[in-house]
Amino acid sequence: MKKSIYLLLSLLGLGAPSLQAATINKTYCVGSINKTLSGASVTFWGYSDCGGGMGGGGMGSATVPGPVLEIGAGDTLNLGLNINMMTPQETAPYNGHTIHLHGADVQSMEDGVPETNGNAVNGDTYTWSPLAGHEGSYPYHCHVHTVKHLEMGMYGAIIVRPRDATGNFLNRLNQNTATAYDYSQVYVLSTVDPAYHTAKGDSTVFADYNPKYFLIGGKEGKTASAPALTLAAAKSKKVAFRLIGMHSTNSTFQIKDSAGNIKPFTLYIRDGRALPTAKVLNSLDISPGQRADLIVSLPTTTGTWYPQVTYKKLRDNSPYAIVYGKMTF
Ligand SMILES: [Cu+2]
Repeated sequence: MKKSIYLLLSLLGLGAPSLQAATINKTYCVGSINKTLSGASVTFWGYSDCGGGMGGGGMGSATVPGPVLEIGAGDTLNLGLNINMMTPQETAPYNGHTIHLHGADVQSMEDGVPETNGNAVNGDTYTWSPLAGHEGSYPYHCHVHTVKHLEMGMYGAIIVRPRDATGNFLNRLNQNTATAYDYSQVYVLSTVDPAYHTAKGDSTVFADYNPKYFLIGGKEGKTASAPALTLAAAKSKKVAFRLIGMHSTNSTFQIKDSAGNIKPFTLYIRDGRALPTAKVLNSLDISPGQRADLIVSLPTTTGTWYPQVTYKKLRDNSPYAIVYGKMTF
C-alpha cells in the first residue's frame, strides 16, 4: 500500500521518497555477557545479530548495547528473534523475550509488547516500514518484564536514514540538506543498578532504583582522559550525535572544550520527528526513552572537545556522575 502511494506521489513529482527502498531481514539472538564496571563484575543479557541463527549465518556474540541497525526511510525491516537462542531468560510469567521498536509506528502485532494482543515471547519477527519524515534515532528493547530486561542490557539503536535516488544512504539526518554531516556517533545512554541484575520475579528490589554505574555506548567514561567513546574527526567538519535514552534516570547532554567552555550544537530531530525549526542549544535533557539527533560544527583550528552526559537523580535532579566522550580534530 505504502509503496503504491510513493509511486503515485513520485509520478506526480511531489517529492516522494526514493523508490530504491530496501527490504532488510535480520535475525537477533539473546546471550549472556559479563562486564567489569568500576572493578565489579556485572552480568548482562544482550542481543546479537545471529544472521540465519543456528545452522544459518552464525551465532554472533551478545553485546550491550546490541548491534546498531541502519535502515532507510521507506525500507521494510523484518527483525526476527530466534526462538532457539533465547537464553538466559526468567521463569514464567516473565519467560521469553521480545523486540519492541520504541517510537516506531507499527501495528500492535509488531510492537513486541506481550501484554498486548498477539506478541509472542518465544521468537517472533517484527516488521516496520518507517515513512519518509520519520528519519532519526530509535531504540529497540525487550518488553518482557521490562523493569528487569531493559536493565539487563536488552537494548540497541535503530538509525533511520535518508536514501538518495539510487538507494544509497545520504550523510544527512533527513532529506533536509541543512542536516548534512561528515561523521556521526551513536550515544546510547544507560544506567546500571547491580541489585536489579540479581533480583528475580516480583522482588521488592524492583521498587527502588539505585544506579551505581553510568554508561555511554555500554562503557564507563568517568574522566575526560578515559572517555567512553572517542571520535577522530577533522577540523571544520560537522559531527552528528544520535542520543538514545535507555537509562532510568534524568540526564543532560553538553559539549565542552578542554577549558570547560560550552560549545553549542543544533538540534534537528527529536524523538524521530524533525523540529519545525532547528534549535541552537548549549545543553539538552534526555529522559528515559527520548532521542535526539543533532549536529555540531567543528572549528577551523585543531583541538579536542568532550561531548558529555550528566546523569541526574529522578527525585531532585542532583547529579550522579558525568560520563565523557571525546572528539579530536
Ligand atoms: Cu527480555
